[in-house]
Amino acid sequence: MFESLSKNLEKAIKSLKGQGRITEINIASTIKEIRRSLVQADVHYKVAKQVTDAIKQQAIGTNVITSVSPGQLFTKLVQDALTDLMGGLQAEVRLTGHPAIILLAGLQGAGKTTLAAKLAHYYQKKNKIPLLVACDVYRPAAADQLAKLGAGLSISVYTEPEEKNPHTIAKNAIQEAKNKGIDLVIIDTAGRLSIDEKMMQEICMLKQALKPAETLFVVDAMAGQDAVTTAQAFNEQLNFDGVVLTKLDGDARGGAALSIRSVVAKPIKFISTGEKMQDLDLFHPDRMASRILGMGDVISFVERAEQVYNVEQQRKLHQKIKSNQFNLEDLAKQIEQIKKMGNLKEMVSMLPGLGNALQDIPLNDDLFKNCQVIIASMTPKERRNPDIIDRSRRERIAQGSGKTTQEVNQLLKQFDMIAKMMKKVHKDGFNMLANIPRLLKKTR
Ligand SMILES: Nc1nc2c(ncn2[C@@H]2O[C@H](COP(=O)(O)OP(=O)(O)O)[C@@H](O)[C@H]2O)c(=O)[nH]1
Ligand SMILES: [Mg+2]
Repeated sequence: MFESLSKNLEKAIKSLKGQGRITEINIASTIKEIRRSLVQADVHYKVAKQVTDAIKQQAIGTNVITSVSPGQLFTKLVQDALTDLMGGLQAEVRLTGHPAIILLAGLQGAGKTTLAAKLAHYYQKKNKIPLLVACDVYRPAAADQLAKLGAGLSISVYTEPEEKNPHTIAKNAIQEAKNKGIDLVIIDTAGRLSIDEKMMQEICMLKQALKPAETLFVVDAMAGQDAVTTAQAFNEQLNFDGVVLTKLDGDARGGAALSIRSVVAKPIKFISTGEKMQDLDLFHPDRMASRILGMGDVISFVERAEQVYNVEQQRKLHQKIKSNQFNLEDLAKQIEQIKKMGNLKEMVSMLPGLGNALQDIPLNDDLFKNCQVIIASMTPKERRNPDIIDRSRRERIAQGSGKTTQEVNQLLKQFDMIAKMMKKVHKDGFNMLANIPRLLKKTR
């Protein structure tokens, strides 16, 4: 996420390293570089100037604390300035009403339908009973898309293929929700390729009629300043409650995330970082600022991990590691769990320092595919006692999995390292996840 912005900011701040203290003269070029980095990331130049002026004021006004180097101090100042720019505190998502209603708005392709399903999945895990409602009446495929996503998650989807009035569909869906004791209704709507009077009227009418707890404007972060302009246009008419930025896993430069709040005066509430249903996080300005500055976001990482790891599994795993019983069966289970956590590249980038270190490795589920097919070709006995896998067994496993003996050897070597490392860090269950990609790199 925002790789080049991160790199440029880090470079700008690095130039202060070795300076004994902050003076107006020695920060001048750093400030200029920071401003340039922001503008390059598609932040509006006025916003960029505001931010860097604030940083400069702060820097000069800060009494030099001897234990903090100018580089460290500056990192902190930039982090605070970016956090403020993005709204400071995390904005609340208020799900009031019975059922609570979330209405999604945005242009076509922004990611509304995908988001509807992701939100349903997100709140289902928080013990809500969601209902997805297909109100995109212009594209028949849209209702099918939603139905498919809902089926994959075992979440009910309300559709009325014959009905052409989105208000009628929504009203009927809400009635059904009431009858069935459903507590969250998520309404997916139609978007157009560009801002359009009719679309705007329709979505405004829906908002007025349904009085949703949350009206969320969904926008593709890759659109940069255009995303900000579109948000402004929607907000003027619709007065939405919050923004959801999608496709932050793509090559978005950061402009939308950094400027939307200050330009539109509405908070970003969620961010979407991939096509998997898990790739959705609440938006925390401070965590985002920390990621932008290359410091990772361990808290969000742990939150994702907590969604797939339950306490009982954790306890069993720790027990096994402690008693040297971690085996290939466990490794296969771990891989499944990691995959469930979501977009691997995004997950890794949440861990401080790891994102850069793994830049040249294609981080996707394929990375684990070899491991999985090789383990699948082993007998249960072999999986539980990797020590018995001798040369002839290795050859058989290679043949069975369609891999080379070398690849089988490599997997066993990786397993060995992972098992050792896990023993070392077993007190902290999540460190293990953090280290797996690094180990995979080492043994390549
Ligand atoms: N990479 C990536 N793709 C996404 C994300 N959100 C949605 N998409 C994809 O973007 C395309 C359009 O999404 P869709 O939900 O149909 O947009 P809608 O027209 O607003 O309903 C689909 O191919 C989605 O899979 C995201 O966060 N990351
Ligand atoms: Mg759609």
